[in-house]
Amino acid sequence: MRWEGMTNSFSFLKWACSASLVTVFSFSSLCAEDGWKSVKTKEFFGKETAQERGKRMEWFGDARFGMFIHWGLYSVPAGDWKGEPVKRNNAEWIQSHAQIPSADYSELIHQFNPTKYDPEKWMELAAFAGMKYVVITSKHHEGFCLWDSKYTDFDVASTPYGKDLLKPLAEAARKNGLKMCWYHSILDWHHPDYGFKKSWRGNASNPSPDMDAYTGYMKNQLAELLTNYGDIGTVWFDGEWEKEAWTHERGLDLYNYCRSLQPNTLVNNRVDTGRKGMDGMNKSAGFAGDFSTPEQQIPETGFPEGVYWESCMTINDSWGYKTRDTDWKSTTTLIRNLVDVSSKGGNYLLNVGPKPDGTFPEAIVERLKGMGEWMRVHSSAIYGTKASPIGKPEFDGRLTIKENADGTLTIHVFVFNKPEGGKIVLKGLAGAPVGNVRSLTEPKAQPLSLSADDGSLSFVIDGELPNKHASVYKIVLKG
Ligand code: FHN
Repeated sequence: MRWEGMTNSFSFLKWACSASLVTVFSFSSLCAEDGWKSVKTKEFFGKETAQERGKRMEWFGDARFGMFIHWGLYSVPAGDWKGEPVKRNNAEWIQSHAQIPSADYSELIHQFNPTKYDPEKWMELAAFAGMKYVVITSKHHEGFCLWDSKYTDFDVASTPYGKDLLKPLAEAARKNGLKMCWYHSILDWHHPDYGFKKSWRGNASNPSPDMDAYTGYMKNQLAELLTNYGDIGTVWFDGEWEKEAWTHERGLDLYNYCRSLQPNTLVNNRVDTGRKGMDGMNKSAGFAGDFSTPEQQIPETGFPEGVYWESCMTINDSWGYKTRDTDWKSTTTLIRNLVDVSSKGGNYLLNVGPKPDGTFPEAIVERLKGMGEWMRVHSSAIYGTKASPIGKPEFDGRLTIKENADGTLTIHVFVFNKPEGGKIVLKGLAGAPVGNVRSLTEPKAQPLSLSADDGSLSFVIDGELPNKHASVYKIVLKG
């Protein structure tokens, strides 16, 4: 058994005496220096003007589409334990779902050896799919770290693979035009000082976990992640929900700490305790976080200008790789999700769960390539757009808008299925049409005539829709 990062030697002595232990422990960093204390944490939350915030959020608001990556020791069992499928979903939760004691679970560290890991290939595919940023689990709830941290030996350096997985990924991401972002779990099932015990957890035998010590450990690791890997687009916290362990005060402090290390990084709302639940929005103002995080769902409507949000979703049903989970969403569903999110002014963070050998499941590769083929023709209707000003149209489709330099407005009309008779009616759009309707899907096609009467715009689509996923038409309005 290894207790890492127990920087608070007093809690160790308290625990050792009370437990009257005879076992010899291998401590990797009993009293690692608390580098986090040297970071001058400034007040950032709520201190910037709307313009400053708008500037900092600009790339995020334009990006619309990112890759989420859930990868860790859980990728090895991939949803099975001792040869049996673990019934519940989310393979990255296997230690909890199968109640695996830390000593047994930690043995997985000797099996993690992604010999086929090729970050360049991963990021080329992400870029081809049209993704503009990548968020990887630097550390998920299991506590295992994908980089060689000074503050624990429960990390990739202790695996047969042995090398930092994050540095080459960050380099490949930037080379392919993506921003590098970190997912980091506040909740930690391995660390002895994380302040919430369950019988199967590593810290179960530590009768007095110390959240100050654990927060120091987490800050030390965030200093590594926000100092040694270049500019980081977002810090995606998770696991903030255990009220016995995490508080609003700690969340506010951690938000300011991250931005003290990188003032321009964006921190999600799961750094604090304001999130209402899986709808991802904050219950009220005053909670830290630059964007909200709906999970496995897309909000029914958009939000006022200046409210930033990102729906994170799986391609099958599990975040971590799960051999038996073949419930793959179709490429059409994935594209329409991206369109739906964009039409409401949000971002789509689409998850990949890599296999333990470092490759992506073939079903995911196929879908990301399909999305890329569609984005190659239609990305201008997604990137840098704003939410539909009239919500969802009456036909089966969506709208996005883009403000043009000449003061005109381009309306992108996404048609999923043609209405009866092919007539597309857009109600409530003010402004005088400029020219006719052009097809983004088939730029060489004859423009379609556009009718405008009593506040409605309409045009008729003859024949089959040119794209089975979503056909896109452009209308330019003046004024
Ligand atoms: O518990 C995690 C889960 O494993 C996964 O990481 C998702 C993705 O955002 N977040 C939490 C569940 O809400």
